Parts: sequence; structure tokens; C-alpha cells
Amino acid sequence: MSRARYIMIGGFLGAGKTTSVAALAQHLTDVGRTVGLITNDQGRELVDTAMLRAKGFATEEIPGGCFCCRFNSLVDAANKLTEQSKPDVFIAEPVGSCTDLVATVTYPLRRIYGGDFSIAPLSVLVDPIRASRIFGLSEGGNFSEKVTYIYRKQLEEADFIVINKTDLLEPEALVTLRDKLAAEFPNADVLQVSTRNNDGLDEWFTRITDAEQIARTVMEVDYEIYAEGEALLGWLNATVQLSTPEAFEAKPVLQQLASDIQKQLQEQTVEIAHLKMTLSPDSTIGGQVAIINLVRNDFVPELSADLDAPIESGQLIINLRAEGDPELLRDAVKNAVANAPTNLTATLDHLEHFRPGKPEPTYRMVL
Ligand SMILES: Nc1nc2c(ncn2[C@@H]2O[C@H](COP(=O)(O)OP(=O)(O)OP(=O)(O)O)[C@@H](O)[C@H]2O)c(=O)[nH]1
Ligand SMILES: [Mg+2]
Repeated sequence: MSRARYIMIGGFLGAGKTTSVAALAQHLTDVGRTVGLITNDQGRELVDTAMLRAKGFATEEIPGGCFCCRFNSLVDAANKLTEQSKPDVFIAEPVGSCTDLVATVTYPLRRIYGGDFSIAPLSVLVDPIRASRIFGLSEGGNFSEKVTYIYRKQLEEADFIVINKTDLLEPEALVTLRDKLAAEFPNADVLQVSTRNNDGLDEWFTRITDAEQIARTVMEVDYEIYAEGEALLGWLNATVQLSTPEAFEAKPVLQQLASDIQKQLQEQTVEIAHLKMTLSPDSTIGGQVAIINLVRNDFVPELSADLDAPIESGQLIINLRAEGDPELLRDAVKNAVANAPTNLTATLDHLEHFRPGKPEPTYRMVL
């Protein structure tokens, strides 16, 4: 039996990983491959899983910890997908605050399950506005030093640094960013894409579909700084049941909730890394899922998918990651839900808020 392909697309929170996973999955499906997707998070109730399943892709999620710390769950998820649909390509999205993936995920996969998987080069996506701020090329809201440490480490281990969202940056600024990344991370090839505009994807997808990851000495990581960086991030996952006697439109409700959360966190000077929400109708009428995202404080919440028609009830999933106290995130979300439009009944079913714990990988292999 031929080995299944394992492709991992990393990158910091909000860089566009899930959007790219969906685009790659569609591309591979179109050329006759069978894909199985694996999502991952520190908590449960994931927007990414809802989004990818709504697109019709076989998706397994690993909640409650990152791939590196739940390595055996990653293999279990691949086995489960194999039982369901026998994928010949697995595409995995690690948590956006995770690094050291080569030593803790791809090398162990190669060493222990090398007969089952052929491993693609590691892609690490960047949002160009966020990256320009991290590397001092532009002004604006930013993360503190230890969170930035994780950001840089992600890029250091990349085989491909993929500047995504090129539609957001002027050409000169893009060249400056590209040169900076190429100079700082000479081991990586720097690619440029706009997943939204389907620009540059062919070259990237071709390079990760066929080539094998080349083994090299893994980078050093200070797990104390890494853990402190993770612990500066606040994490919140919640589910809310929304209903009205009369049908309601998803878009204005999601926009109001997102803007309300954003305004409260701006006032608390909490830097948002990614606020994402999906609204799934309880009945099949009304379309698949509406999605809204916000990837920094000084931007507008963007609707990346809408429902076809108004709905009477549905489930809202809220995933919020920001540099700040998780209690502030909880308060912002609870207030926004309480301030939901008056004709809506909003019931909070589940809410967890925490700081990610110290990463303790199942394996760490240096070659
Ligand atoms: N302008 C623009 N926006 C994009 C592009 N690709 C993705 N986005 C948007 O970026 C936001 C974040 O995208 P996701 O794919 O959810 O990012 P992610 O890296 O999976 O985020 P986490 O899972 O939270 O770490 C969404 O609003 C996307 O629509 C792009 O090429 N251009
Ligand atoms: Mg994602």
C-alpha cells in the first residue's frame, strides 16, 4: 500500500491557515485525491472544524491540547479518517500559538510511522500586516516580547514561509517584508499568495504536494520562554444558542457581537490575535454556516461566509484568542451576548476561558 501524504500548514493565529487548508483540500479534491483534514485547539468547540465540515470535507478535530502534546491523538485522528474515507492526503492545521513542530510532530511521524506517511515540507503562513509590525517595518498594535518569540520560532523552522493576504499590502511594502523575511530566515523559501484572490496558490500547492521534507538539524527552543509566551495569551471558546420567534439575518447579528467584543477589548488594551465566530442554523434551511473574523484590534470584523436566508435559531461558536487576561475575554463575550439585539434569545451553553498550559511534547526528536 502506498503511503499517505501528511501536509502541515502552520503559522500564527489568524494568518489564514484554515482558509488555505480549505483551498488546498478543494484543489486536491478537484484533481481526484481524497483528503482528510485534522484541526487542533487548546479548548473544544472549534470554529475551524465547523467551517471545514460545512465545506463538506472529512474533518477530525483534536481538542484540549496541541498536536505536539497530543501526538498519539494525531495518529488516532488519521486512523479514524482512514476508516471513514481512506484519505491519500492528510492536511493538518496546528494551533496558531504552537511552535517546534518539526521536532515534535514531523520527525516523530517520520521515525515511528514512516511506513504510513510521507511528510511534506512545513509551510508557515504569515499575515503581512501582523508580520510588518512584528519585524518593525510598520507601526500599530503588537504583541509583547515573549509572544513575539513564538512568532519568530514558527518562522525559523519553516521550509516555506508563505506571505498570505498579499491583497492587503502595497507592492513596495510587500517587497520590503519579503526581503526582511528572506534575510532573517535563510533556510526558508519565501512565497507570496493571496488565498482569498486565488493568487500564487498553484506554485505553493505544487511544492507541498509532491516534495518530501528535507531533514535538517532542528532549531533550539527555550521552553521556558515559549511557555511564558503562551501563558500571556488568553483563550476563550464558547457556544451560544440563538433564537427568535421571527427569522433573523446572520450578518448584522455577527457584526454587532464582534464589534461589541472588539470595542470592549480595545478599551482594556487587549491585543486581539483572532476573534472568530460561526453561526450554524439548527435547520438545514438558510445555508451552511456564517463566519466572521477579526485578526487585530484596528481592523473591521469581516464576514467570510453568510447564510442564504434568515433563520429562526442556530448555534453560535465563539473562539477568541488575544494577548490579555482570560477573565477580560470572558467579560467582553458575556457582555456582548447579553447586549445581543433585543428580539433575540441568547443562551450561553458552554464557555471555557484559560491561559494555555506549558507545552510538554510527547516526543522531541532532533533528527
Ligand atoms: N484579505 C485577505 N484575507 C484573508 C486571506 N486569507 C485568509 N484571510 C482572512 O483571514 C482571517 C483569518 O483566516 P483563518 O483562515 O481563519 O486564519 P487561521 O490562521 O486559521 O486562524 P487561527 O486558526 O485562529 O489561528 C479570515 O477573515 C480570512 O477570511 C487573504 O488572502 N486575503
Ligand atoms: Mg484556523
